[in-house]
Parts: sequence; C-alpha cells; structure tokens
Amino acid sequence: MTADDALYWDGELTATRYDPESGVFFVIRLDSTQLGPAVGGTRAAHYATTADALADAAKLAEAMTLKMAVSNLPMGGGKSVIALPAARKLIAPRTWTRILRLHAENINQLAGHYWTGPDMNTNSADMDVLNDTTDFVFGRSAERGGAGSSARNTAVGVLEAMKATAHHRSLGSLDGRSVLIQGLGAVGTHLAALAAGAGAKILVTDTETDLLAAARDAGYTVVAPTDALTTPCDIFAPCAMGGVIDSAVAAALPANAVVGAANNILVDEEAGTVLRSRGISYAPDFVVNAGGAFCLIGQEVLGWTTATVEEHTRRIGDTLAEVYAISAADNITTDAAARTLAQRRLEAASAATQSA
Ligand code: NAD
Ligand code: PPY
Repeated sequence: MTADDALYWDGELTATRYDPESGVFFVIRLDSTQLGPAVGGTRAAHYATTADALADAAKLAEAMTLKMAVSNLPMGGGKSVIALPAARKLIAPRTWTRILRLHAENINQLAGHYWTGPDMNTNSADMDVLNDTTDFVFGRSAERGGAGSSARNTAVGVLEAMKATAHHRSLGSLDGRSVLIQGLGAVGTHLAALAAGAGAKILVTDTETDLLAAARDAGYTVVAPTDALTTPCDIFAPCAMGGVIDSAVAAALPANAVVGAANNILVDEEAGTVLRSRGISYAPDFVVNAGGAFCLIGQEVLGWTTATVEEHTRRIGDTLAEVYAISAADNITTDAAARTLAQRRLEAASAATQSA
C-alpha cells in the first residue's frame, strides 16, 4: 500500500496533521455524513507506515457508516487514528496529554461534522481530557456527564450475536459450546463472564501475560496467542485487533462460527467467501459490535435510559438473523448480506429525512 493508494477513496473527507515534537501523525476520516454528523472512535497505535494509518482510518470509518445504518442510528461514519511513533505504553503521560490536546484541536476544526469516542488504546479518561478542548466527544466519564465505558454493552451485543448464531446453526443454546476469545481487554473480559454465564466453555488468549493469570483463576482455559487460529472451538471471538482472517486463515480455521467485537475482522471479501465455502458462519463485525454505539449515541444523543440501550442492544441478534436469512436467500456471503441490509436501511432513513 502506498500513500497515494491510501488517499484515493470514496469517503467524504480526510484531515491529517503531523506534530514534529511528538512524532505523531494524526488522521481523521469522514466516510459519510448522509444520516448525520460522522461518529467513530479514536484509535491510537503504532503503524509501520503513514499509508497503513490512512488505510486503517478509511476502513474503520466505512465500518462506522455501515454500523450506524444497519443499527438504525441517525449518524454518519468516521474515525480517527493517532499514529504513534512507538507502542502506546511507551508514550510518556505528558506527551500523551499533548497528543490528546492536539487531536481535540483537529476535531474542533471540523466544527461538529465529526464526533469522536473511545477505541483501541483510548478510554473514558482520555475522552475527559479531549473534552477540556472540544465538545465533540462521546464516552466521557459519568462524572463529566458522559456515558462512560461502552465495553460491557458491546459484550452484551456480542453475546446476543453468539446466541443468534447458535440458533442459526440449530445448536440450540451456548450451553456446553466452546468459545475462544482473542483479546481479554475491556470487551473480552465482560464477554468471557457473560458467555460463561450462558454455559459456554471459555478459552482465552491475550498477548499481555498478566491478564492470563487472572483468566486461569476465573477457570478459563488459556491458549497461547500464537495458537489462537489453530485451536479447535465452536465459536472464535476476535476481540483484539482487526485483519485477523485472510483467505489462508479462513481455509484452515478450526471453528464453526466467527462472532467477535473487533472491527474489520476480515482482511478482504475473499476471506468471507472462503469461510462461507467451508460452512463457517461469519457474523459481520459492524452488526455484532454495535452495542458500544447504542450506548454512546443512545444515551448521549437520543436521551435513552440504560434499559432502552440494553433493549436495542439485545435486538442485535434479530438483525443478525436477518443477515443470515438474506445470505441464504441471495446465496451471498454474510458480509455482503449485512452491507445490503445497511444500504437498504440507509436509503430508507435518507428518504424519511428528505420527506420530513
Ligand atoms: P482493549 O484495548 O481493552 O482490549 C484489547 C485486548 O487485546 C488487550 O488486552 C490486548 O492486550 C489484546 N491483544 C492485542 N493484540 C493481541 C493479539 N495479537 N492476540 C491476543 N490478544 C491481543 O480493547 P476493547 O475495548 O476490549 O476492544 C476490543 C476490540 O473491539 C477492538 O478491536 C475495538 O475496536 C472493538 N470494539 C470495541 C468497542 C467497545 O465498546 N470497547 C466497541 C466496538 C468495537
Ligand atoms: C465503534 O463502535 O467502533 C466506535 O468507534 C465507538 C463509537 C461509537 C459511536 C460513537 C463514537 C464512538
């Protein structure tokens, strides 16, 4: 991927800034504002090249447009990437505060066309810092008037998607099924507890070894990170980074289904086609992980109570059932089916807005 390739896309806007002092390259990409201001979290990570950072922001922003549309939320899609010169844990606290301030200034330049929230390596405390400089931020702490962490609600949605997938495969419930969770972070930890509560046998993996000790104590089976894609399980649940499944991985994955919280799990369309050809049910990520968006947009934009947020999140299983039905009827991958459903909902929402 060259920087040129990464810049040519059909989204609405790309904003970038380089900060020589910290060595950070900032990217904000607005994929669509058709349904409302573009929303999407801020991801901080080290990337091999700026082209990779731009490409990641584009793919993540597109996924947000799809997520909003398929979830019937009245917002567009965007995303921020803070491309760090080193891993997040190596960035000094003072530098991190400066980085967040600059990012907030960038968001202000977009004058409300883009609202951010947490994503990988950013949390509610970081949203509070952003809020010192910008108003266009979701997911601040409750003390600052925000919805706080959306991780548990995201996990609730993933669990509903797992139940719908078990039903789709005529397995009945999750009771006795093995679920391998890759990434025992904010979402993965809640998901492990919820799936265990539903009777599933939990296998977990994470690159942070100190998280695994606690997992063993909780009675989960620990798998080495390098064995995540070769360990047999009923449901593989990617809850760390995206880009986990390419066609080679899809051709060998020893699972019956893939249902996880990570954004952009599939590397490309071909990976979805290979999963389908092997009879592996793939639950499209932008349908499955919308619980976070229901929490942030529901509470902070639509004035929903936590009970209403949970009610909408539980309906993720119904949306996924529709996706499985379209996939079977049209003989297309579930990813293509979910995009079809998102497009239909986007067109219906646009038509409703125009006639109002
Ligand atoms: P997190 O940063 O809290 O957790 C990620 C975990 O993955 C960490 O514990 C990390 O050590 C681990 N990890 C990283 N690389 C790994 C690897 N190669 N193998 C195994 N483990 C690895 O993030 P989170 O908030 O739990 O989110 C998880 C995923 O879900 C992300 O892709 C995020 O974009 C997506 N997501 C999160 C939310 C939310 O509400 N938090 C909403 C929608 C989507
Ligand atoms: C995501 O769901 O991937 C996010 O980026 C979280 C989010 C959702 C809605 C508004 C802002 C951030």
